[in-house]
Amino acid sequence: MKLVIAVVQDKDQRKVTDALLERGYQFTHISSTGGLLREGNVTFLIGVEEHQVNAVVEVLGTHCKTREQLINVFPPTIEPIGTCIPTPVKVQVGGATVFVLDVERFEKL
Ligand code: 2BA
Repeated sequence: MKLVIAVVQDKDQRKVTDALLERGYQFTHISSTGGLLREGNVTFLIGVEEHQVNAVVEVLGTHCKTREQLINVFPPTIEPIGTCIPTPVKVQVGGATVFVLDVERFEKL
C-alpha cells in the first residue's frame, strides 16, 4: 500500500475532492499553510494500492493549476529597519506538490 501526500492550493481543493470521490478513493484533507507564502493550502492524505498511484497523480495533475503570486522581498540593506522598500517578486505556485510513501502497516480498528 502507498500513501500519497499532496499539497494543493485552496482554490483547487473542491475539484480535486470531487474527482477523487467520483473515482472511489478514500482520503483525508487537512488545512495547512505554505512555509514561504504563509497562506492557506490543503494537504490530501490518500491511501491507495500501488497500482492506483499513477491514476491518483493524474487526477491531481488534471485539477491543480499553476498560478503566479507576488511576494514582497526585503533587500539586504544597511539602512535602519523600517526605511527599506520591499520589492515584489513573482513565484509560481502549484499545480500540486506530491509525495508518495510506502505504508508499512494499514489497519482500521
Ligand atoms: P509555499 O511554501 O508557500 O511556497 C509557495 C511557492 O514558493 C512554491 O510553490 C515555490 O514556487 C516557491 N518556494 C517556496 N519555497 C521556496 C524555496 N525555498 N526556494 C525557492 N522557491 C520556493 P510550490 O513549489 O508549488 O509549493 C506549493 C506549496 O507546497 C508550498 O507553499 C508548501 O506548502 C508545499 N511544499 C512545496 N515543496 C514542499 C516540500 N519540499 N516539503 C513540504 N511542503 C512543500
